[in-house]
Amino acid sequence: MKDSTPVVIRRDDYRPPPYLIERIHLWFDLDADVTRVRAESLVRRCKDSAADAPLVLDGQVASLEGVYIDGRALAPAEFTLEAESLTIAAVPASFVLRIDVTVRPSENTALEGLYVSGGNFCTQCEAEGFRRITYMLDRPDVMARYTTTIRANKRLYPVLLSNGNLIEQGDLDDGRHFAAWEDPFPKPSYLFALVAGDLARRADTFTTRSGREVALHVYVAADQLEQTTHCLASLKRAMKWDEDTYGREYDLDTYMIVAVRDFNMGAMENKGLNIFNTKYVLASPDTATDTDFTHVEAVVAHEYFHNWSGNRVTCRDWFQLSLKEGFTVFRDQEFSADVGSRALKRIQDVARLQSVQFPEDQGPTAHPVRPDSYVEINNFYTATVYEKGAEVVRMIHTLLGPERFRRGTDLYFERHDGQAVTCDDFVRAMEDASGVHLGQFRRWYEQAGTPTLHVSSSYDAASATLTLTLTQHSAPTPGQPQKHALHIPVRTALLDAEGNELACSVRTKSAQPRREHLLELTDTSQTFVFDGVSTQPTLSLLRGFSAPVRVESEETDRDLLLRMAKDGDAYSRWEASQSLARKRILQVLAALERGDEPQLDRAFIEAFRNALASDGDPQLLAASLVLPGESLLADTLVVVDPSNIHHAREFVQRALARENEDLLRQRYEALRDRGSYTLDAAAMGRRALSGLCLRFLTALSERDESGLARAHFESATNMTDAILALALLADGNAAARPAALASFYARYEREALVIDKWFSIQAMSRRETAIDDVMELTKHPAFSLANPNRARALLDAFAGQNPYRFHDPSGRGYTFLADRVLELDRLNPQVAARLALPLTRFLRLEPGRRTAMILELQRMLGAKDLSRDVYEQVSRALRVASEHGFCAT
Ligand code: B3K
Ligand code: ZN
Repeated sequence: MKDSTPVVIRRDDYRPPPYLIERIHLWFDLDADVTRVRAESLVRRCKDSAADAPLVLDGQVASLEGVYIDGRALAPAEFTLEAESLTIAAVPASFVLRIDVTVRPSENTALEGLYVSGGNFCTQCEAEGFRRITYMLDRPDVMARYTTTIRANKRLYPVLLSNGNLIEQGDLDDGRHFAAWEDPFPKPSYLFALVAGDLARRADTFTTRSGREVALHVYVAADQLEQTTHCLASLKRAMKWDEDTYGREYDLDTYMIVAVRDFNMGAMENKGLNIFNTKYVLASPDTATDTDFTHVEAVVAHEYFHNWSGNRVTCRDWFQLSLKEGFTVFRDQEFSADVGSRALKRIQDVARLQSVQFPEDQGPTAHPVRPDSYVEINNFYTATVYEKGAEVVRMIHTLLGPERFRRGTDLYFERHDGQAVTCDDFVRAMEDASGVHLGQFRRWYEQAGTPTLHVSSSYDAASATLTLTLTQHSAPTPGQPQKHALHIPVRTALLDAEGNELACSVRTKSAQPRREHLLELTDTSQTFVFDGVSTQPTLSLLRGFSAPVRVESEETDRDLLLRMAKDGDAYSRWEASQSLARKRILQVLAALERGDEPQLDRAFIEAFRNALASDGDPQLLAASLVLPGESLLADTLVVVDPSNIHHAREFVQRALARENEDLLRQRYEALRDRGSYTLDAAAMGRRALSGLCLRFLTALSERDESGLARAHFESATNMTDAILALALLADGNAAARPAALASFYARYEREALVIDKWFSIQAMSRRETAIDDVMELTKHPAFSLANPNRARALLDAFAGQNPYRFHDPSGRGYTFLADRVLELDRLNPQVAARLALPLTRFLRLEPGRRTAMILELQRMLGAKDLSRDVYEQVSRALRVASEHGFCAT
C-alpha cells in the first residue's frame, strides 16, 4: 500500500467545518511542467468552534512555496506539513490566508486536479481533486465565491476559461495573456474548473423564460467542430425542459461545455463550465451510433440539470452523493422519456439497472444508496448511488403523484438554495410539501441489496375475488446481516383473457373500482383482496417497474404469453417476453448440464414469430426480442458456469433463427435503411429491428456463410449499421473478418472514439482466440492505458461484457485483467479500481473459477504501492471471500 493505513471515513463522524472560506481569489501561471498557483482566501471561524481550533487544510501538491496570514509570511515552525494536509495551529477569527504552491500538470496521469489533455489544460475536482491544485478546506459544505485569474502563453493557449463571468482580459509581456473570471454563486471546491488551450468554439444562444439571453459555447478541437450540433441542440432542449417541468431557469450569462479526450468519467457539472469526455459531446452519423446520439443528449441534459440539483443545492458530505446524483439521473431519465419514447426509455433504464446494479447489490461491493463508510470516495460513484438512487426518487414520485412531487421539489429548491444538505433534507421537503409520511420509506437509503418480491394469488369465482399475497425478502449484504421491511409501491392491474384491465376494487383501500392500483407493501407479508373480479385474471404486477425489486411468481406460460402480446403497459410486455426467453434459456441450460438433448417448444417459437411479424413499434420489438444477456441470465442462478450459460443462450438464439429464418430475412430486407440518415424514432426503429434480425441470422453460421454481415458492413451508410456488422464479423471467423477490421481501422484512424469501438468489438468477440486477440491488442500502437476511454474500450469490454471469454476456465482472463489493473494503478488509480470490479464478482461462480479469481485478488493485495482506490475494492472482496470460507490460506 502507498498509504500505509487506509483511513475509513464514516458518515456518523460528520462534523461541521470549524472554519469557512467566504471568498477565494486564485492566480494561475500556467506551464505544463510547473504551474504556479496563488490562492488568497477570506477565512472565518465558525461561531460554534473553539478559538484555538486549528485550521487543517487538505492538499497534495508538488511544493508549498509560502503561507501568509494577513500579509505576514509564516515561519516553517508556525505550520505543520503532512503528506495530505497543512495545519496551522493558531489563527485569528477572521483573516486573509495566502498560499503559494506549484503543481505539475504534465505529470498528472491520475487526471484529478489540474492536468494536460491533448496539449490543453483542464481540471477535474469532484470529489477531492481541488486539493491537488492548492491547500483548501476541500469539502462540499465549505462554499466560497471564486475569482480566478489565468495567465498563460497566448499562442499555445489562446482560450482561457473558468467558472462564472469573464471580468477582464488582456495581454502581458513575453507573449503571455490573461483572463479573469468571477463566479457570483458560492460553490464548493469540487465545482471549480479551469480550461486553457487551443480550442475552437461553436456558439448559440438560449433565451430563458424570463427573457434573459444566455450565450452557449461548446469548445472542442478545431477538426471536431462539425460534430457539435447535436450537443448544442440537446442543451437547448434540456434548458427548455427544466423550465417547463421544474420551473428551473439558468442563472449565469454564459454556459460553456469543453470536450477533452482524457477524462476519468463521462462529464462534470462545474458551475458554468462543464468539462466533458469527448464521447458525450461529439456525434455525427458517420462516427456515432444511434445509441451514442442518445447518450450525448442524456449526458448533456444530466450535467445541465445539476446546475440546480447539485450546484445551487449541493451535498453536505460525500455520503449524500445520491442527493444530487440519484435525483439528477431521475431528472435526465424523465427528460429523455419526454423528448423521445417514454416506453423505450423505461425499458432501457430497467435493463441497465438489472444488468449493472443488481450484480453490484449481490456482490462484495454492495452498499446502500447512502453509504455508511468509505476509504476512497471515488469508488462510490456507482450504479447503486446513481441508478438505484434514481429509482428511489422515482418511487417518491410514484407515491406522491406528479403534482405533489413538483410541490416537493419547489420547496426543496426554495428551502435549500445556496446550501449543502442531506438526502434526509430532500425527503423532508417531499413530506412537508405533500403531507405524505415517508418514515419507513427512508430505509431505501439505508439498506443495501435488491429485495425479492414473492407473489402468490388465488382466485375465487363464486365471490369474484382475487386474493394476492406479496412477501418481501432482502438477503444479507456485507455489514448488514439483518434487513427490515421496505415500503414498496407496486403498480398492479388484473387482465382478462383479452388483456383488458379489469375494473375492480381493493378491499379497504378504494371502494371505487379502478383499472390500475397502487399497492403499498409495508409489512414483510401482506394480503390484498380484489373485489369484483369477474374472471380468472392474469396479474400485471410491478407495472413500469414501480420499485427496484426482483419478482418471483408462479406465472404460467399462458400468463406470460398474454402479457407479452396484450398488456397495455409497455414495460410489462417487455418484461414478459424477457421472462419467457429467460425461462427457456434456463431450461436449455438445465438440460445441457444434465447431459440431455435440449429442445425448444413450438409455443415459444411461435410467440417469437408472432411478435416479429407484428406491426408493433420496431424499437420496442427489438428491445423485447433480443435475448437476455449472459450476465443477466446469471442473476438468479445459485451456481454460475459462464460457459454453460453461453452455450444455452446460443442454442436458443440459433434455434429461433433456424425456425424463423424466412421471416427474419423478409423483415431484414424490408427494414434495411437505404435512404439518407435521419435520427427520428422511425429510422432508429428500422435500424434497431433490422439489426436484431441480422444478429439472429448471422447466428446461423460463425463464418458468415450467407455473406449477410459482410454485405451489411460494405453497404452501411452510418455508424450504427457499420459497427453492428463489423461486430458480427469480429464475433466469429468469417473470411471477411481481417479485411473488414483493417479497412475500418484505416478509414477511422483519426477518430479516437471510433477506434475505441474498434477495440471494443474485438474484446467482446466470442471466438476461440479472443483472449489472445485482446492480449495482442494491448501491444497495438493505438492502445494506451493512460487514456481512460481506450483502456475501458479494451479492458472493460473484455472483462465486463464478454463473460464467456473473460471467465476462461484456465483463469487466464483473470490473471490478464489483474496485471493490467496493477499496471494502470500506477497511472490512474480511479480508473484502475473500476476496471478491477469484474474480479470481485465471484460469489456465485462455480468453485474452480471462484478460486482462480480469489487467488488473483490475493496476489493484487500483496502488490507494492497499491492505491487506496484499488486497495479498497480488493480488500472488500477478500473480506467477503473469507467470510464465506472461500479463501485458501
Ligand atoms: N458529478 C460527476 C461525476 C464525478 C465523478 C468523480 N469521481 C458527473 C456526474 O455525475 O454528472
Ligand atoms: Zn451527475
